[in-house]
Amino acid sequence: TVRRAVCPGSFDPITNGHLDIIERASRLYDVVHIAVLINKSKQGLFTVEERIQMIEEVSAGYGNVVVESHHGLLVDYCRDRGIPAIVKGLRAVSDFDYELQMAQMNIGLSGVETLFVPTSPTYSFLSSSLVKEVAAYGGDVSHLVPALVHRRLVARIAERK
Ligand code: COD
Repeated sequence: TVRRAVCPGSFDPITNGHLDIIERASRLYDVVHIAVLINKSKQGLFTVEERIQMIEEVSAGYGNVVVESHHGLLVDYCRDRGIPAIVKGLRAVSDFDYELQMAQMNIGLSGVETLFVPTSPTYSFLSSSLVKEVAAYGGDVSHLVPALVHRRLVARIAERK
């Protein structure tokens, strides 16, 4: 049987921190699904289609990553595809409370397990929102996101000005 896991998130845009978790998950599972969750109340810098395209381009080399969007509950995405495990990165204790709450809710809703991977120390401070904020004020974030994401980020910020 094919062993599957999902790495869920907003990925607006994907960072080196996300990619580190995806790469490590791709070594542990046969197929890793990246689920880009659609949050109607959050207007992103990138459209869901743009985020998916960037993730596909930067994860193609792993060979076992599937990228999809999903509207609704993560556990429903998992049920529809026979995915028994959610893989999440844990950056710091500040992530822990909320991640524990979601993990407990998700297992209670549907029996889906959550596995936490400790973030690489190099990326423990990294989030999509900080990357966007620093880039918007002209700071250099080229070491924090893949090169093609950096190009699109700089271009998108220039368009918005
Ligand atoms: N290092 C390691 N891991 C990282 C880093 C980093 N620097 N940055 C992010 N990550 C990992 C974390 O595990 C994080 O959870 C994940 O990547 C995604 O990060 P983001 O910022 O792109 O996404 P979030 O935090 O907005 O994602 C939240 C979800 C979309 C997963 C959550 O809201 C959800 O499951 N929504 C679907 C609706 C649902 O089922 N709700 C009920 C939940 S109980």
